[in-house]
Amino acid sequence: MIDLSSFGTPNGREITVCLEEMGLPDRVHVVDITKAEQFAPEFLRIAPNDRIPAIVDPDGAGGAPASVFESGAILFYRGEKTGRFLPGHLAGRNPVWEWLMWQVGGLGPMPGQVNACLLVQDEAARAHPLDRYRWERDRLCGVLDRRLAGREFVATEGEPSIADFAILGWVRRADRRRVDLAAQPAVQAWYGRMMARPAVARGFAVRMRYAEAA
Ligand SMILES: N[C@@H](CCC(=O)N[C@@H](CS)C(=O)NCC(=O)O)C(=O)O
Repeated sequence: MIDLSSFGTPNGREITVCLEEMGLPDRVHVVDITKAEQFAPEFLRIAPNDRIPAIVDPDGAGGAPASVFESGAILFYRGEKTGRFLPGHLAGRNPVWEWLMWQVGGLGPMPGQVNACLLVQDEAARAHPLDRYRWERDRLCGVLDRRLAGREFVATEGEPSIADFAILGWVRRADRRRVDLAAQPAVQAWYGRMMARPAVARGFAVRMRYAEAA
């Protein structure tokens, strides 16, 4: 049983989707980042960057419990451990590294900044950062659309990889993020394929807030 400390945000969803796809049982501990729970000493012990998600695997290396923080590191850890959704050979694995790093450094922080700017009520104050981050987010979405044209999955053939799990949460609810998915037909088709997977639906249904539905 893996202990997952997380919240119902795109970074949190990457891990519930991954664990469901791998068929791994987990116990979810809600870390409500709107109530500053990410700064609680017991969470900081496993997540020194005070950001969700983090896991504790009771059966880590050598059989001892192991904690992992950073969504990309957690996905790789699970991929390494299970041998699933991560090709075993370098030629297959390299694109997974590339697209996972691309997500962690880009299609995560950039839409995250757009969302933060949209919360600012003062339109004049937010205009410059909003333009800047929105331009970069839209550029990244264009990169993804070109990558997915004629492909089933982002980095692999035949079945998705952990890179698809990492990206998915950031494409979900595009309308709320004021992204027109219809303008990115390859992303839209990929998103439909991914969301039709029963394990993905289960991953998004895991409750990660105290009171509301996921
Ligand atoms: N690079 C980190 C980013 C994690 C991250 O930004 N998590 C957000 C929620 S999506 C968070 O914990 N925010 C808390 C805060 O801003 O204080 C990862 O990929 O795990």
